[in-house]
Amino acid sequence: MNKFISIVFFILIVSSCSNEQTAPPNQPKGEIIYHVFQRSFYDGNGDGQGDLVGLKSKLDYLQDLGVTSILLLPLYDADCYHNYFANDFEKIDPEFGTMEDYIALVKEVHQRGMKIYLDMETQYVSEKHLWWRDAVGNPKSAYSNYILFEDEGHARPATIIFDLRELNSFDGSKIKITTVNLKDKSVLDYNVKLFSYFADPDNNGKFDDGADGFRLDHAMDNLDNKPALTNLFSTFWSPLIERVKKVNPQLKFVAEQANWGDYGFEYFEKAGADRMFGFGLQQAILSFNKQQLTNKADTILLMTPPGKDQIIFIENHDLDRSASVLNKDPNKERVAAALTLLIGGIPSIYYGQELGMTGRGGFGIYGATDGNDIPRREAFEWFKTDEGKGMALWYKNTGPWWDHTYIKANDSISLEEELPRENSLLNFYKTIIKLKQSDPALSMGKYAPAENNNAQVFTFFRQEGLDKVLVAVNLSAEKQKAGLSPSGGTYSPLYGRVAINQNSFELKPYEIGVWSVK
Ligand SMILES: [Ca+2]
Ligand SMILES: [Ca+2]
Ligand SMILES: [Ca+2]
Ligand SMILES: [Ca+2]
Repeated sequence: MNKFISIVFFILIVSSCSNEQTAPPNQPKGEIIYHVFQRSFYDGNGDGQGDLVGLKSKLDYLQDLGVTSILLLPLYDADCYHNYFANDFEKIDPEFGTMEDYIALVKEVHQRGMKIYLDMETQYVSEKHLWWRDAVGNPKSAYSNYILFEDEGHARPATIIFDLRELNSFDGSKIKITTVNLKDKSVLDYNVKLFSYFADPDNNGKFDDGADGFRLDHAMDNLDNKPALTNLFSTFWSPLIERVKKVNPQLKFVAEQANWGDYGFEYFEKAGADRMFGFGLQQAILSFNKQQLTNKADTILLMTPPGKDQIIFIENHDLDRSASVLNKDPNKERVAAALTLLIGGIPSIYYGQELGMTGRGGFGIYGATDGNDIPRREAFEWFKTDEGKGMALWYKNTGPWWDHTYIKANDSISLEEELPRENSLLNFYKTIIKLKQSDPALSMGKYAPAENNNAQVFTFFRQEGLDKVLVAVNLSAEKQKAGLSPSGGTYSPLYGRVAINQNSFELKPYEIGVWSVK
């Protein structure tokens, strides 16, 4: 090849690569979050604990899947395996790594054009936290106002949610916890500094090293109904978000509504949250009930104010695995995945959901211990044998959650088994994500109801500018015929081969169709 041709060839390769990897700014790819319980994801140093180095080494997998953002569980130093209830908010839990590991991960995520969000819960501290160590039994402590007390001598720090004073850890230890006084001005100032630190660790006004946003765990206006902690939307959350956004106005705050039955619209209005979790749609998608889906989608997606967003999900660290809820029915798993990814808002995939990992947990199944939730937080299944390098089996041989582990070898649920299998759930996720990201309406468009005359067929539109797409799913195990109303337009399939003639179409059991509408 002569020099001139090779230069032209080089330019062509470079420009076609950049076209493929970075969508033009007016056509964003559409955000897709990967919610990862990092302790259970990938162990980078062989101690059985998933960690930041391990997560960083698996970014190729996440990009290949098509996700654009990562949401972590809390990273700060804590004794609980889930890392809620901090010993030290400013330090990375040594089991996850160091601040250097955090910054290296964040920079690598950003170099790939991805985003990363941190989970924060600063309403509580453990007995190992400085504020507890200094202030309990010492009314003269500089931190006396930082935590709540029940007595004048400050011998009894306040209870937390459910009037608990301590948590029973899965490993048999007890961890004492108290509630932070979010009404204290110094506590608000501290939180502003803490969040700002993680948004820009070296404080140089450049955010390549910082988180792109935060999840606010268990956010409430009246925290746990404590009389001392009322009106926190206006006195704590809203000023916190406003002040931290002065550091980086692009930061996104998602609040977890404490009441999962709540749509959370008040959090948008009064707490300054950018995003809320669409819990109502989570239940509706798994219900396979058209009426419920229609009601929740019309409420959650249509009533979210402009500039705000909903996170759409079917799994998180507090919920049973969707594959278990759906009795491992592969057709239902696909319908639930398609709805999560295509209905609107910002989809979030909980690690292992894309493999169809199973698990049921919850309060009391193994007694009064946080081990109850381990079945929802098991090691990501990298291998056919469910053993091998990187498997984060930190809870191996620690109790009944291990004796009854949902992880099984050779059961076709693992990355190694699913990657090469063309019709695997993993490859279905990839297909739908690709479809979503190749179409502006599916990526960015608004949800709009689409009526049809069949009680088992759920249909909706997504529209962005002139680009309009119709999605239909058969929620039943029988063949269904449906007629769209009102009529109009021509439909060409983007996914599936079903034709729509004179506004009517037929779907096989649990079949999914996606059409471009002209
Ligand atoms: Ca490790
Ligand atoms: Ca720890
Ligand atoms: Ca910086
Ligand atoms: Ca398996």
